[in-house]
Amino acid sequence: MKNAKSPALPLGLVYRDRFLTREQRTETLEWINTLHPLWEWRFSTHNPPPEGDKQRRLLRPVYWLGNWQFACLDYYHPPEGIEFRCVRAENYPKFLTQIVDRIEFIARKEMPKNFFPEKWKLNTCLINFYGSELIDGKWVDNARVGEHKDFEPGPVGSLSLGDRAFFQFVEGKSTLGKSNEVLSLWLEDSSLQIFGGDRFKKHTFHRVQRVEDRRGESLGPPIEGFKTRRINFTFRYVPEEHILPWRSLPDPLKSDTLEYMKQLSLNSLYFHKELGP
Ligand SMILES: O=C(O)CCC(=O)C(=O)O
Repeated sequence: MKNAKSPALPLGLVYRDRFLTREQRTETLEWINTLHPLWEWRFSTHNPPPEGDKQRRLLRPVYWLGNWQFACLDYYHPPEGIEFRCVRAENYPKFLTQIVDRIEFIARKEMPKNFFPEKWKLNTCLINFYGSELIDGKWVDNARVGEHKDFEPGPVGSLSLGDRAFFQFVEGKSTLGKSNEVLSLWLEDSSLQIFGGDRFKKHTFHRVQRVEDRRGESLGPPIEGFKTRRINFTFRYVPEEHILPWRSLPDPLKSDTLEYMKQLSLNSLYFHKELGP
């Protein structure tokens, strides 16, 4: 296992401990407290669970900036899954734009040119709230993400706040007695991770195995039945032509996401306008 602070990370992986200053951390957390995250369902009326799968709520509440990739629209997945996946969403607040500019600068400095698609810009942000869910009167630890790839082209930037997370790149399936782990690192509070290139975007999956429960810090806005102890921002690039206003979705997809839009519009002027009269 590589230590997160090791300077010798392979090409395509960047890690900066204490990337956020104390002031930036405070500002970010204050702003996060103004959000009203959604706790989405994976499937919908027009996108029912495939055979062998069942309807479920995501393990955690989320908020998206730049574009919202509703889980029931199946996320952005080029080359086939690009249409009607990304719904235009709020822009980054000013303080966050400055942070993202710095992440883009570091990515371009540390990674070769061929890792970047033309027009690459971290214009999309998924904010994940990790913690425990109250189920039948008991707190259940949901702070993890199973192995997956981020299909948005180019490097992905990831900011972590709160309890540290054990993050792994893996390949294939793990079999008895043989680990599929390629590289593991702890993502500390206020750290930045950037991963790019085929090795970390195409040839491996990534996952969050667990999140420590040590800081005792209460993070994020109140979410009914949920206690947040880590917040992660992943910044990605979606070509602008694939980001559409909600109103231009086909009717079935509009109806599948209408309740989410209504929920968002209760607290966001932006979504209120996007929803229309
Ligand atoms: O929380 C993290 O560090 C990773 C999140 C992630 O893998 C994702 O949002 O796709």
